[in-house]
Amino acid sequence: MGLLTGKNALVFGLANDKSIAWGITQALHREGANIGISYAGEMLEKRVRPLAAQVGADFVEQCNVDSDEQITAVAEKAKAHFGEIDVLVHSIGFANKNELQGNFYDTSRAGFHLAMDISVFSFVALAKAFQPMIRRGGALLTLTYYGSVKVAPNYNMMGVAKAALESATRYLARDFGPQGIRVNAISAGPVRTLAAMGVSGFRDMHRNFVEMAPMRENITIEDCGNAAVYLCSNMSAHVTGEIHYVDSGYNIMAAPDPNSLKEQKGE
Ligand code: NAD
Ligand code: 0WE
Repeated sequence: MGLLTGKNALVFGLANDKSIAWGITQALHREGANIGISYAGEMLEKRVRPLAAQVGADFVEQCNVDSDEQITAVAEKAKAHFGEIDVLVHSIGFANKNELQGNFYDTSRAGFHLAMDISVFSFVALAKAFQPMIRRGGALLTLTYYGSVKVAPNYNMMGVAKAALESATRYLARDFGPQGIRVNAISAGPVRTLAAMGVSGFRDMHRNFVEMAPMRENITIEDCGNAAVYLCSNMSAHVTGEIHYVDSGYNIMAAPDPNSLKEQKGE
């Protein structure tokens, strides 16, 4: 018997087999959850359908989270299909490319609004739309990044959005607590996904990460999946409003470890 046997899990933000959402989907499926999948737009359908088939998901619905109507529609369809939901995963983030470079003060009003809408408000809106059908003992989960807490050069507007997302996680945890529903976030280290590859300088970041992190290894989407199993199952009963780092320990360091350089030189 799996840790999520008999539970219904809905995952938002699957783009391809590199997506953090895919690592999470596979792990939830492995633990016995019935999977439902939602993706952003038509362009992704031919990628997402075969992945959904791999995990036996027969609920596969398009939902662009910039639209209240599409959020309401996917919630209604989920209600008709599953009846009740136990797990909702939000693995969505977006900012205009020009807001992810240069000076943060050059962020435009429209760019600020867009990033906050897609990366933060969408989690709140999904929480509201699904609240009536989430079972006691259920869990909501979102994905964040350390650029919310410390300055990651060029992450700019997304850092501000992630700070708001982490705060929203705590406020939602308060809202849902009395219903026995938990709300948490995974703060993942850099992963080579579609969203990350669209970023200049990401390769260097990925390499520098290994040097700084106590464990000297990059993280994988499987690591995120296993952390998601913990945060969405009874294994984390009474854990709510937390930002759970899956980052090889990167965030605990104040300075690069001189040993790391010696190791590289083979000393
Ligand atoms: P990804 O590109 O695979 O996933 C991002 C998803 O957001 C895509 O599926 C995309 O379709 C979806 N999306 C964007 N705009 C949308 C909209 N309007 N409506 C619905 N969906 C929309 O990349 P990923 O790295 O797996 O990103 C998933 C989450 O993980 C994001 O919140 C990201 O910020 C976070 N994260 C990523 C990393 C990393 O290094 N890759 C690290 C920490 C956190
Ligand atoms: O959250 C993210 C990715 C966020 C992201 C990426 C893109 C690229 C393409 C949001 N919107 C867009 N829009 C696009 O048009 N990460 C944690 C990965 C990431 O992105 C960075 C990073 C890291 C790490 C951007 C700059 C600096 C570091």
